[in-house]
Amino acid sequence: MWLWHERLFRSGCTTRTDKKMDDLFKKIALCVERGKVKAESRYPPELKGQEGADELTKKALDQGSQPRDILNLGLISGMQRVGEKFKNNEIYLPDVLVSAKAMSAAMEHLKPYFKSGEVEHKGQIVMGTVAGDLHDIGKKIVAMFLEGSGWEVIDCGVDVTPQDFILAIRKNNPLAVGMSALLTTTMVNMREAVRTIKSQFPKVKILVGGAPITHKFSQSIGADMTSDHPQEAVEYLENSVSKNKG
Ligand code: B12
Repeated sequence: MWLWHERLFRSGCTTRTDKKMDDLFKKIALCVERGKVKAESRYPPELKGQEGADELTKKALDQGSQPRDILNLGLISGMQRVGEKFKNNEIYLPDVLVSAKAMSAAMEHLKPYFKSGEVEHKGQIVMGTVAGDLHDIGKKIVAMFLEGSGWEVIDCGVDVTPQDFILAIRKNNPLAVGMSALLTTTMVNMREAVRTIKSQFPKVKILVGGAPITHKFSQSIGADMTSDHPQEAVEYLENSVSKNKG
């Protein structure tokens, strides 16, 4: 966690935090890791009666923690542990589901902070997780960052087919499309979605992301950018898309 903190601090994605806040972030990370949603949740038995990700996230906000720090040092850090344990067969699918539930409950508190106060949006972005893929936590985080920077996000949800993307583009006329894929088996569907969109809307920029997506893969399928950090998606849109508007 400390290396992760230092990396985020150096990249400007988080602030220096004090010991009390760090302890709270560690507790939030543990709640995501163990799938402790709320104080009243019976699962996991060893955390019975203790506050969950829901209450602790609210507490961290009330105590003045930065929403981005709670997200990076608490929630994402906890979910990374879940990923490692799932990979090593230390936990199973139902455990991952309760972790996702804890993460989503906490994210509800953070959402308003990422929503922009600006009245006029910078433009629209259509977002979705590609066909066959039901993972949506990363996509929702990217959407929160974009909304927080003044973009209007049209979220098409999960399991979005190339045709669904096309319909959403026709309906909304966005400047860019953001796609997420978490499975190596659904990365191929990302290729098809990019090809279909570019053939009909060559000017629409396509941003892709998700744990297995590399720069090399992104380039090979004709996407315009990829990053594993949502802030870089925001910067890309600021630098390339909004300047070329109109
Ligand atoms: C949570 C989770 C689930 C939850 C999803 C809940 C939800 N609502 O999303 C549930 C339990 C449903 C699930 C199901 C499955 N899962 Co799963 N899951 C995970 C887990 C543990 C965490 C994913 C996550 O949310 N990470 C946290 C977020 C914040 O990270 P992220 O999505 O990568 O997003 C960040 C960046 O990538 C980037 N980003 C993301 N999208 C975008 C988009 C753009 C435009 C940009 C710029 C950036 C960007 O920004 C985000 C923030 O930093 C991963 C392990 C892992 N390490 O990824 C496995 C993992 C992805 N799952 C896996 C598997 C195998 C499955 C199942 C097939 C299991 C099964 N046997 O049924 C099913 C598939 C269901 C389906 N059809 O999609 C494997 C995939 C392996 C592979 N080679 O493909 C993984 C890697 C676990 C593993 N190590 O084996 N899973």
